[in-house]
Amino acid sequence: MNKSTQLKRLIQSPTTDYIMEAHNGLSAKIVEEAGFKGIWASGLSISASMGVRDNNEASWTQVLDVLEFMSDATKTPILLDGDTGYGNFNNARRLVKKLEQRQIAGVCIEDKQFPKTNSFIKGEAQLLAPIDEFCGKIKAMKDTQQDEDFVVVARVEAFIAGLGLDEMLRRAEAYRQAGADAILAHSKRSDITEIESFVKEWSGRLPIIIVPTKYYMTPTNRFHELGINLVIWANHNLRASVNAMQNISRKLYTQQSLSQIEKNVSPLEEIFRLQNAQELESAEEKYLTGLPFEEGSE
Ligand code: SPV
Ligand code: MG
Repeated sequence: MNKSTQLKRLIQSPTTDYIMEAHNGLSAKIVEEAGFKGIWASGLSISASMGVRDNNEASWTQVLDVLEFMSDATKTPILLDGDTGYGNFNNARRLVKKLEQRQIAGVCIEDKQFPKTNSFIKGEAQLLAPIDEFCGKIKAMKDTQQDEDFVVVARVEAFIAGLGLDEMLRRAEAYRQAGADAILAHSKRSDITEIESFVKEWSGRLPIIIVPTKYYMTPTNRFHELGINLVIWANHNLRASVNAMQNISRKLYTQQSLSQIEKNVSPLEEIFRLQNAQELESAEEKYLTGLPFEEGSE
């Protein structure tokens, strides 16, 4: 089954499924090996790992380059956090074309203005996109996709912007009618009340995706009870690795010795395994023939 079909089924299945953030080829592979059935290519994590802000400072083609490595390293479907689509409908539909060429399974766009800012930074100061304009963007993306299962998720930022449930519902319904495959309902509250209110009124018109970064104390059982289709663990590989890298850098800076370090880092063999070094050795045996003999060899 191709990657888009896998992602579409994951989102449409009535069970609550989970996907995990990755931000490069290596982390994508790690997510896949952990058993996740989908990978969230997080805008926050990709930009942070490049050392820039989550404000479209990395160009969309730089993001595409990262995605290409992620897609090559894995078989698991990738859902791109496509921010606002990097411009108007025309930029967004060209993005779809380029994503499909790289076997990216789907893209999520949010109803903010380009250049975007992360939803957890002054969310209420962020201007949302006009509804009609965002609907045109969704339509253009859906009309462009070649694979009928390529997924376009509409992320509604009305709660983030402090506009409340009515605006949330108005926007989600408009995006549904424009052709979105699922609604990502985002909230920056530390409890799930906003999401609950939306889910109840929405009553299953399209699958719902959530990102519980801020309401991390909500038991996952509650997501199941509400019938949430997909949950995104949105940035936890980035945050785990920042923590690990800060610790190891500080320790090495002060200790100036590897003796207490080696046992705390992945063995080199594990890195080679993740890179699939073995495959190259086998390929060399098969293909690397006819090299000049070294003197003294047979
Ligand atoms: C991301 O992972 O970049 C997201 C989710 O968009 S959030 O940071 O929660 O807005
Ligand atoms: Mg993002």
